[in-house]
Amino acid sequence: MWRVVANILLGAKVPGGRTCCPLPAPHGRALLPGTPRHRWQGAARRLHSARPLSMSLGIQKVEAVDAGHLLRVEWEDGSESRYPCVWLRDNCQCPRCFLRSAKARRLVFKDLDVNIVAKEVALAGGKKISITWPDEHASEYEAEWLKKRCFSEEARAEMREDLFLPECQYWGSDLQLPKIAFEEVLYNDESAYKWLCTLKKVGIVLLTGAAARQGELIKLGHRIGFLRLTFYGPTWQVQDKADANNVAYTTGKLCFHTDYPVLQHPPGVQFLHCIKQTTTGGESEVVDGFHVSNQLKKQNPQAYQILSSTAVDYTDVGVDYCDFAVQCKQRIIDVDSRGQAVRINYNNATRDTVFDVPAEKVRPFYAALKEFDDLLNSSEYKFTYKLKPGDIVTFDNWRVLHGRQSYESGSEVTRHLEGAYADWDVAMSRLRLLRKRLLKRD
Ligand code: OGA
Ligand code: NM2
Ligand code: ZN
Ligand code: ZN
Repeated sequence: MWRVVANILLGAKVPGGRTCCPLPAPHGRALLPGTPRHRWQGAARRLHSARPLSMSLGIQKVEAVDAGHLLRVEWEDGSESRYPCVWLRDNCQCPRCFLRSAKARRLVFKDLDVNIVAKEVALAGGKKISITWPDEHASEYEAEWLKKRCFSEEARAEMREDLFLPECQYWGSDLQLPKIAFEEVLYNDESAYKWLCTLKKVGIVLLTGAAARQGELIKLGHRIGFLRLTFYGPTWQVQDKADANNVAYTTGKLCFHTDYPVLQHPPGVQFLHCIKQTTTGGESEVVDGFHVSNQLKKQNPQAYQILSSTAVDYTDVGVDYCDFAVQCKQRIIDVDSRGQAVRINYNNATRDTVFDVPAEKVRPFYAALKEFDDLLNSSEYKFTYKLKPGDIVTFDNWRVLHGRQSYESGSEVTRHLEGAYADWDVAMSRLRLLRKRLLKRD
């Protein structure tokens, strides 16, 4: 049951086709044709037959098969699981092999015989199996522990994390910007959980009602764990600056970009807190980079191929938190083994003048990038809004490209945002801990 509870908390699809949405309406609506929901749907179907893992299931029988290399476990419900002996020995939970306080393996690989077979196997009350190894080392494994680690195709699919994550929802100009009160996220676990889930699912969430002064993002950093330090400082001030060391620190328009593709591991999450807003421009724009990449793949596979394979040089040299000379090669559309976009690395301002490709590849590359940039800017895909003092926009910097309109400069500061980054590892870690706490699971 807890799986269904988890999905309700997530606002995920539940069997029966209903969408549970714990947040104010907008989220379920952002879906556009082309959303890759096939994986989730498979998972949702499996929910029907899945035995809740919290319910312990006894073992009926255990025997060695495959010349002793495999242990076959028969469960009370008639189903079976097979565990390779090498894996069982590797994962012995005894204090000599496993450090409980760190939940980490002490056994060193050198001491593992990859051809090991069990000398003796016994079943203890249906709840535990014990194994004696040829060197007389003894191991015990709890039924529930084993069940969660079953190697069958279905069991592994059942345990994968993406099952617990809400489906990715693509959006365009029809985005209904998800909004949550900043204070709620700071002090209410359910709200913090909804914030991080929505950030993962939609890629952008507006937090409202923060104070219009510096320091609010530090609090958000503490909420998840910590912020990501970069050469622009722990947090950074987006303002018009004399001798700006970055185009962001001018009054100029910022075309769609992701921040910091010059870093080998660009920040996964970005926070922009509006402290002061101008009346004369400075509107924000966002676009779903995964949605647009999918569209590009459909309409011009060759352009997609070029952008997902060409290593582009980026450079950033200057002084801020300390002096820096950063350089990196990135593909503008980073794809996984299935060719699905997983990270956009695009900032035209820091794209290097050096371009390490043969001359004949240059024009086709520019043509491909033009096509992508045109799509990003087409009215169908981009969403425009204007930050108000106290607003904090939080977004997936690997997925969502952002920009701003130019604004007028003045003798005083006319516009001021404080910005900060976090890593997805940190945000996801907090999301998992909140989920566990809310479901009261270990
Ligand atoms: C940036 C940026 C947006 C804005 O600083 O990288 O994109 O609205 N700023 O000023
Ligand atoms: N700032 C906003 O890639 C970039 O240079 C993005 C980073 C200056 C911290 C801008
Ligand atoms: Zn051991
Ligand atoms: Zn930016």
